[in-house]
Amino acid sequence: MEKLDNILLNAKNEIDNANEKQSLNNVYQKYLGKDGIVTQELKHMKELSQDEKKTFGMEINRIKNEIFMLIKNREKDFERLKIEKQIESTQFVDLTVPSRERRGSLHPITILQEKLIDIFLSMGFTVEDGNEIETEYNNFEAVNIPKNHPARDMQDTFYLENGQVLKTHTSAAQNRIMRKYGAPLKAIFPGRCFRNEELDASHENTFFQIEGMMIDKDVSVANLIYFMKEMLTNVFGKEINVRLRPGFFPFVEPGFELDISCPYCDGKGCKVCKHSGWIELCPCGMIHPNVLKMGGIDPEKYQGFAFGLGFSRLAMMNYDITEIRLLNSGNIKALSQAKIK
Ligand code: FA5
Repeated sequence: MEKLDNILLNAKNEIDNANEKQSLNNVYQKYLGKDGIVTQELKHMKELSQDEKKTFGMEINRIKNEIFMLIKNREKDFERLKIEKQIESTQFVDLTVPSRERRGSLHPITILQEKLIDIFLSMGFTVEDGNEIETEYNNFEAVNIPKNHPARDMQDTFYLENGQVLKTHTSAAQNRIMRKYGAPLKAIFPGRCFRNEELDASHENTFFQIEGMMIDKDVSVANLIYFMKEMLTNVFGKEINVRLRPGFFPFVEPGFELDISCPYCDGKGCKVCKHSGWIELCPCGMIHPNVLKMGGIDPEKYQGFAFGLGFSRLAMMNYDITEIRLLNSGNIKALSQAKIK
């Protein structure tokens, strides 16, 4: 037994002193190899009595396992030391240093939305949120488009299995906002809209609108024209003329299509305005008395205007983007060519 203890002690020393793989391998062969010291001792077992065999067997197995484990642990030490050395010799990398590549920027839609919000905030409007998933009631009935009304066909709608819809226009939030604040009221609510459209360069299935509503005593078309001119002059950075043509939307009466004098040729005629000097921009009108009533506002006391500006198309115009689908594409290369002013 004493001999076995000494074998273990010597093996331990030699393992500790081994400082590379080859010398450790030599220690392994010396003790646990085919002709190794421990293996030789095991061979002597057959010369022992039954009782001695039992105690000696247990002890030699313990020593054999311990030497094996010590060698394995020392091997792991070598791996760890190797990695530590590599780390020490590698140059320090500071992951917080900004890349020399092009930095990210806000999306053209976000930039324009923030600009529009700033303009309306400065004119005393509040900014509200709309839901992307809406009830059929808010999207249609509450804006005077009853079930089976032909005006529903104007907006090819995505219906969900639970009967709700992906909002087809920002007007879907009108009722909720009227009920929340009552009159007087001045609010804008930008948001994403969805329609099952045939896609082309100016039609997307997912696009952005910004809705505006002003409700007060004695609000008229003059107020509508004033705020639209102010907003457009700020967006384009120059005086913009507007004109109204009749337009039908069940939630306004009278309803209009608002055109702007072409900001690119100042109304002289160019490719963008198809040589007419005018660009169709934004449907609007005086809020229909039924819509006010459904919003809990007395149309005998209050009037209001509303507009629904499609600002995906305004962004295209403003940033010289000729294909609407680029806006939702995530194509950074193409988007980075947008001429952000
Ligand atoms: C409406 O959505 C009305 N809710 C707007 C309104 C609000 C009128 C308040 C009166 C009072 P319209 O369907 O025309 O109207 O859409 C308004 C704008 O959204 C369009 O002028 C256009 O700029 C944009 N738009 C509509 N469909 C698409 C589309 N598929 N892709 C990109 N832009 C679109």
